[in-house]
Parts: sequence; structure tokens; C-alpha cells
Amino acid sequence: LGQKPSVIWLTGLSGSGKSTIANLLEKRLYEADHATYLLDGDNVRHGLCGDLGFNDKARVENIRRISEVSKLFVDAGLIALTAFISPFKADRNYCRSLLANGEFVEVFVDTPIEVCEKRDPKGLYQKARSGEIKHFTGIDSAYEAPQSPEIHLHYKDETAQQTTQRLYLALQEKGYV
Ligand code: GGZ
Repeated sequence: LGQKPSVIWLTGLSGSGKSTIANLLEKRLYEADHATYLLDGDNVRHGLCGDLGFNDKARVENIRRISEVSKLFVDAGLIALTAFISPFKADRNYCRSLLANGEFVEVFVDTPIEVCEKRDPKGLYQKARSGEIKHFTGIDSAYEAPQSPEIHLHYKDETAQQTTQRLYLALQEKGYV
């Protein structure tokens, strides 16, 4: 494989489009002959992190485990894509600290909360507003936006395909893939 192993770490609010973009990016990378593994809530929060909820302590542990697993994928020579809210700066930086320079690529999927809330594909914002769900990110739980991510991806008035294409080009331009 002529690829540079790395962790492409997507962070952003619920409904920001992280998983959609990560899935499209994985397809793009596959077409370019890269070996990848995508970690997201679907394959992590039911198994490896099935014992964890959403209070601050649980989120810290969730991101710690995902960070360690991502590092193992890098050791195996893969490009690991992760799509978690990962609301706390210190936890994202923990993953960064496990890796060598240039191996951790933080991508801020920056979708305004108004847009996320309007999309609300699972009706979670509505439940959070009514108090049915507690500790919801952006409503009654913090999101610490990255101050200097490797890539700051605005996602608002475009399709997921267009946004993913911009991300792919930025990754190439900066020499990460
Ligand atoms: C945030 C929650 C919550 C609360 C359930 N707060 O839009 P989704 O559904 O598919 O993505 C959200 C996902 C967040 O899990 P993560 O593992 O990414 O979070 S973290 O990185 O903070 O550990 C949402 C759903 O789980 N969900 N309850 N209270 N999101």
C-alpha cells in the first residue's frame, strides 16, 4: 500500500453530517486504492462502548477508547476515519498525542446548530428541547469547537457529495492522502 496511515477525525454537532461525509469520503478513498476503516456510533456505541451513556464522564471514556482503537488501525497501516461528536478539546488532543506529527487530521464539520436542528433526522433535538433527553450536545451539554483544526469544513448550503469532494481535495492538497 502506498498510503500514509492516519486518523481522519471528524468532529461536530449531532446532525452536522459527520457520518454521511465520513461514509462518502471512505468510498472516495477506496476508489483511490486506500485501505480504510470507518468508526462511528453505529459500530462502536453498540459494542466496544455499549456500556457508555452521554454524561461528560461517559463521553470522555468513549473518545478515549475510540482514540486507542484508531491508533491500532494506524499501526496496522490503515486510514482510520472517525465520526463522533467528540465535544471536548482535551479528548481530541488525547488522540492527537497518541500519534506522530501529521498522522492526526482534525476535521471540524462546522454546521450551524440551527441547520442541525432543522435537519433533526432522528428527532433528537426536539426531544432535547422538551427535556425528554438530557445532556444533549449544543442544548444542555457543551461543544468545544476546534480552534485550529487541520481542516475547517463548512457544511450548509451544499450537498453532502459536494462537501465531501471539498474535504477530499483539501486532504490531497495538504498531503494527508
Ligand atoms: C448527543 C446523543 C445524545 C446526547 C443520543 N447528546 O445524531 P446522532 O444521534 O446519530 O449522533 C449522536 C450520537 C452521539 O454519539 P457520539 O458517540 O458521537 O457522542 S460523543 O462523541 O459525545 O461521545 C446522537 C446520539 O448519539 N445521542 N443521546 N445526549 N448525542
